[in-house]
Amino acid sequence: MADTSDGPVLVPILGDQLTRDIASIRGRTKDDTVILMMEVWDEATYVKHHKQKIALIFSAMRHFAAELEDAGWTVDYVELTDEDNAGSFTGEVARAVERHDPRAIHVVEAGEWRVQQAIEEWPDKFACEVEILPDDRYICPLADFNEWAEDRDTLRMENFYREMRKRTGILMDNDGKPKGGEWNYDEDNRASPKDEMNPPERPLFEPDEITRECIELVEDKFGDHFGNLDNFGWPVTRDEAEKAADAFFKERIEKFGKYQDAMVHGQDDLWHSMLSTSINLGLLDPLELCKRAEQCYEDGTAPINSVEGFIRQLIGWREYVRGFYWRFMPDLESNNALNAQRGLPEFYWTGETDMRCLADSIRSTRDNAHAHHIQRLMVLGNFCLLAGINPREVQDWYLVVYADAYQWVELPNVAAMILYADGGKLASKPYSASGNYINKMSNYCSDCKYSVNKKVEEDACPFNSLYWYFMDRHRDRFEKNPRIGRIYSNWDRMDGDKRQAYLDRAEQFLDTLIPADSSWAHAE
Ligand code: FAD
Ligand code: DLZ
Ligand code: SF4
Repeated sequence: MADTSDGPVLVPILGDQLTRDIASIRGRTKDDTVILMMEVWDEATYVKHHKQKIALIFSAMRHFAAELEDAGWTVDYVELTDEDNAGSFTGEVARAVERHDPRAIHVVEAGEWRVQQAIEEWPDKFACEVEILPDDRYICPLADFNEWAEDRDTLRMENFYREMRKRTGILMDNDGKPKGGEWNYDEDNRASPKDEMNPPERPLFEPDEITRECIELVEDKFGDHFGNLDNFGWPVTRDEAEKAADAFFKERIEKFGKYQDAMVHGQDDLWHSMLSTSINLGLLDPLELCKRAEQCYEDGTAPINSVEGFIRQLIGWREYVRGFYWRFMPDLESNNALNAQRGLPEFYWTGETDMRCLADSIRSTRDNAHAHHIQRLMVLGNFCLLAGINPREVQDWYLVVYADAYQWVELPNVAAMILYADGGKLASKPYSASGNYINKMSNYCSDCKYSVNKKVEEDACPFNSLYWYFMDRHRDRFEKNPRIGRIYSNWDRMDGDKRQAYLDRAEQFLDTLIPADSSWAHAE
């Protein structure tokens, strides 16, 4: 639409775009630009986010706005409690257009489908020119992902990851071969935890006045949301995020690889980086982090299995799930290939279960707005898969409870990786496991009320019977799967009574589950 204004360019910066290097700010001049940042009710309430997540995002937004202002930018910052808050991004942009009469709006595409749909309506809604710029903080542009995916029957992260290694040159020798000789050291990422495990503590950042105000705001307006704020120590500025990264590269990357899949009761961080919140907000650049990891290998301060494992998560999994999300949205949200219909158990919100692995993972989730990958995948996720929990309820839960949760990264991990709801587009087999796996990778089972070595008795680990209940239920689908199909010969070797006892025990256990009230995830 033609516009005659000679006003400034309006640059809306969304809550997960907190870097001066974002495409809509980069290259702009300060005297010709108004940066708009908006705390809006729609974003804070489309699910009832963990309290720490809202406090983190608002505090990081406010700090970033202050940083921009200090650097001489004009920032129009709308607080949630501003009297005229319009409640939505589009409503706030409309109000800002009234205030500033911009000649154009430059916005970087949203991370999430819901928000991007709204942004795509702006060219028709506003009289000025609207330019929607690609988000080049990601290493793989969406067009390149689609080109890579186009001719393939199956998408596999490993193939994508190798392409990304070649494209970035990260951890590559000059002759085009992977450094260390192998592409993937996954098998060296699975050491069982040992008694003497003693990981260094990660830095926690004392809330400053801005963060304290955000915490108060959250207690006041979102007091009934899941989680507690007592342990809030997330980095909220680039400086703090860099300190957190420094601590990881100095103290924890060495053992990151070895214990990547380990779980220890009460030890929430282990050797993980705890950087996902900062990366997703835009406070840290993933490619820079990969280069720093590679430098640790070059310097001899971290072994190849740690460095490769860390880099694989960032240029492999993170980029892969983002491409996957945009390729398969909006269908991905409603996929339910395994026809899972059971309600999410209430204990996912209360933590009240005798299953020690689940109770500890939920406790960490509630107290820290965080659980590490293998808890999310092989404890919390595995249970939902085996018990046949409805994907929509599981998606809501994961989106609510983690401080790093944005739908573009949460949904592929939940719908496709843990629940196989996409029918196997993302993963070649379901991540289903009995109690044996959890016992091997953790110290949970030794003090659990259930016995991991028992199969069908009342005090037998529920994962054991649920595992066969799941495999039996989906035999038609998985029997011919080369990666998992041979498990059925074990099932068939058991006598009929034993098989029936497994199925009965699973059903008896499932009957004890109390479904959660939907008000945990959504306002009434
Ligand atoms: P580290 O173990 O130190 O890993 C380094 C980085 O790699 C992470 O910071 C993250 O940026 C990236 N990464 C690792 N695994 C993945 C993955 N599977 N997908 C994408 N990036 C990955 N991560 C999120 O950022 N947001 C989510 O909403 C989210 N939901 C998840 C849901 C499920 C069911 C599962 C199985 C995983 C999910 N993850 C999500 C991925 C992963 O669990 C977290 O990124 C990780 O636990 C964050 O902690 P960390 O920074 O210490 O990670
Ligand atoms: C998650 C979130 C919340 C709780 N609140 C806001 C907000 O008030 N303003 C904002 O800009 N962003 C918020 N976010 C993050 C957005 O949901 C995020 O910007 C989208 O994921 C973009 O797609
Ligand atoms: Fe979890 Fe089963 Fe081990 Fe208990 S026995 S901690 S329920 S795996």
